[in-house]
Amino acid sequence: MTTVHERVDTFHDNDQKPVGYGRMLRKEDPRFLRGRGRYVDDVQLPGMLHLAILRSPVAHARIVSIDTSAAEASPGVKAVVTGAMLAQQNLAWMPTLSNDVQAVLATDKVRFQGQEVAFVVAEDRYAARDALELIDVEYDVLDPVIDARRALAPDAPLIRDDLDGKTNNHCFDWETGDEAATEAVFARADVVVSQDLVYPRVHPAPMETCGAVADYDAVDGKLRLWSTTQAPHAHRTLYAIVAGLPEHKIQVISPDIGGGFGNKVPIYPGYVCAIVASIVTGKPVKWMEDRSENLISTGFARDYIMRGEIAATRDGRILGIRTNVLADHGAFNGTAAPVKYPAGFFGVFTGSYDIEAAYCKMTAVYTNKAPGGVAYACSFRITEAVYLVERIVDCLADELGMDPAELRLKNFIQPEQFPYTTKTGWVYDSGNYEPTMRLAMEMAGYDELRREQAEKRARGELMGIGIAFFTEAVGAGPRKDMDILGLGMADGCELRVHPTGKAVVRLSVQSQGQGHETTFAQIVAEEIGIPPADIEVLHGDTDNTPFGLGTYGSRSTPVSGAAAALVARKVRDKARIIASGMLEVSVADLEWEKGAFRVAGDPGRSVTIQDIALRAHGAGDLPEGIEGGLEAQICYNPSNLTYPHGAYICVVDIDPGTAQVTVRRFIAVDDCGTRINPMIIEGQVHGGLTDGVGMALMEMIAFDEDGNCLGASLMDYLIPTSLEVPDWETGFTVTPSPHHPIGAKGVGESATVGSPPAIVNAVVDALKPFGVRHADMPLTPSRVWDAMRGQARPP
Ligand code: MCN
Ligand code: CUN
Repeated sequence: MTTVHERVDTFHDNDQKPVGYGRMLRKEDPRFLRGRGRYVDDVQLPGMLHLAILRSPVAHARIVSIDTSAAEASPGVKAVVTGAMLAQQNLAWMPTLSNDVQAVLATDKVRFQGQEVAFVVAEDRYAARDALELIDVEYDVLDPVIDARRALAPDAPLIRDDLDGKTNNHCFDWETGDEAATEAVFARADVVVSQDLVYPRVHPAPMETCGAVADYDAVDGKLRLWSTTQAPHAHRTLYAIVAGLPEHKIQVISPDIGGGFGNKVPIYPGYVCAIVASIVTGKPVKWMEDRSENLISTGFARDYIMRGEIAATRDGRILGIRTNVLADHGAFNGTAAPVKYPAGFFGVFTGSYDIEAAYCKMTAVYTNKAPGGVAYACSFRITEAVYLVERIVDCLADELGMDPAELRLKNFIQPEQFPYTTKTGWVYDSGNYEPTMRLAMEMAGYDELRREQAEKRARGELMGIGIAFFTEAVGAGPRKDMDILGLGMADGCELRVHPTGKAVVRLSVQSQGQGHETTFAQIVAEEIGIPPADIEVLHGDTDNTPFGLGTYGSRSTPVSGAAAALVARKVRDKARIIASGMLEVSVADLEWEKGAFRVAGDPGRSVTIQDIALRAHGAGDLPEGIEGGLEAQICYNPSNLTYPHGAYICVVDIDPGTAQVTVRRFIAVDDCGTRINPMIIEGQVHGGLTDGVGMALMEMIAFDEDGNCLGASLMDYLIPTSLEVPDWETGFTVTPSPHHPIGAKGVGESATVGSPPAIVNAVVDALKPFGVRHADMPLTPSRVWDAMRGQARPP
């Protein structure tokens, strides 16, 4: 079923690009390259005020008193607001995306370092920041819970005493799979391997931090909010519910966004503070975080402490996988995941293998750290799931003395088994794993690499080869199974073709850098034959786009991409009827050829889509029952997720003197079904692989025992640059999704999901001569050094 075909032309002059899929330069880039992007911080409104937030310096404390008088008297200050004041309006707490509540401004206690305590509104940013220093807060410092492993200890201090009847730090329990069946396969297995793994807390750290400009007009009662959000429609409805305003009185505008990576899915207290400030002052108010605020207070990612167990026969047939997870959700459960999936899509932890039984038991706890959890290109926690399965498969290979590529090839789900229902109930739509794996091995020169490694080992040099194979589940809904706070995960889309044959497509998803203005124009172009240059993509403004759930979990192509293709087909169907009138033949006699309808058997007689658009709006008669205009709208509810897959191979060298890891080569073969724009896909993969190097080798949000965040600046929280990454070697196979109208699957998170285990597997492989079987991320020189000396430091 795998076919590899692609139009490889690169159109340097996009006007020459006739229609459809293929490499095409991005329509948004002339704007970005000239510095003409328009971000939230570029919004300047007459009389605009500036808001700054006072944050807690400690992780856990009771607020004894707050004195704002000096701040109020500070030059340029217009208002100082505390939690107590918000409480009078019943606005001190807000709902989170996970049916928990979170303090907008702390009233009773602070529960993590960096939590919002008060805000100042002033004439400029500097006056607002200066006045923060004058607010006097008296804290009664409490013991913090920093290590999730201690959260449920009987003597652990209670963090969420705001919740009725709560007596401990338990957040939720979740399980999936069949415990007894898994027990049974483990009991009869020849080999059982188990391994403790930590996927540390990391942060998406987008280039643009979070922020908002709120402008409430007291006369017409309309709130305009420019905000850094990946989900403008969902945010608008939540504001409507909280504020008791109808949606049409709230306009959420998400303009150009400088990277989201899941960091811009949650609703943050800062957005709500900006809205309150605009209502209180009667003026537009801007709030923009600085880098430290972003790193310490906004949605982190991961923080899963996992035990993985794998059972197999002596000859390497995997029978079962079992895992126990302790999930650290921070002080408030602000995870952005579909309601029925508190652990996101972690349930796909059985990976790409045809096994007999699986079971997962998870406990989530509250700790005195910032909330978050689902972010950083994670496909709703598939990062954690793939890391778990791909690490323990490598541990098993080690135990069996088997090559890790051979072990994977031996256990793959076979092409004829799709659609394949996993032992935890996920229905993988399509896949053909072996060709993808073989292509990666061929590109890497796998056998040759193993020979090189053997020679180097004999000389005492440390070289490692790591493999990871992943299957993701992206494109949430369907709406019957998936919703965010009751909002079903389906996407609207509208297409209007104007009289001159130019078109506008309106999306409910919102790009943060993924190139939607280009690829969605290409999808529509492929279906109706109007060149992409003539198709304008509108998104990110709730007043001008249809309702839909937004961009995350790589759902834009699987859901809105399908909507765009189907809405274009709907327009094409109408165009066919109009064409039949123009050509005076029945619709059955018309053949569609990109951009025109021709009379079958008489190719000289045809009308282009542009001719039809003019007729649709023009003076002549239209066929019986056909209204004027050429436009359509739909709401697409996906029947299933799409399941992209990929094979990654990483080659590392380790300096035995300094324990520094160098990623020498990285081969990534991705299969995302039908490829719309291969250049954009490559960009997505390059970015994700770079993130993977960061997570595997450098990045970690750590805390000291008092709960001080040790990664609060980019001096401490290291992110990779071009110096730390190799020239990526990418390849692809194409296994279309059978249920998606154009066969496309998502790709935006694949590389972040697949690369960390490949890199860790490579490092552990390099360290085999030292008897190392596992070491936790980030594999910094000191951690690698410790591993070489047989000492593991607590992560
Ligand atoms: N694409 C394609 N052919 C396919 C699949 C995708 O050409 N078969 C193109 C799409 O048309 C789109 C891009 O690749 O232009 C990514 O598509 P998709 O996989 O649908 O992902 P989304 O557009 O929904 O993007 C979300 C995803 C997520 S969840 C995170 S996190 C992440 C990621 O995208 N954040 C990003 N990549 C990012 N890239 C940038 N530059 N900035 C971010 O914030
Ligand atoms: Cu998990 S990060 Mo993306 O789904 O926005």
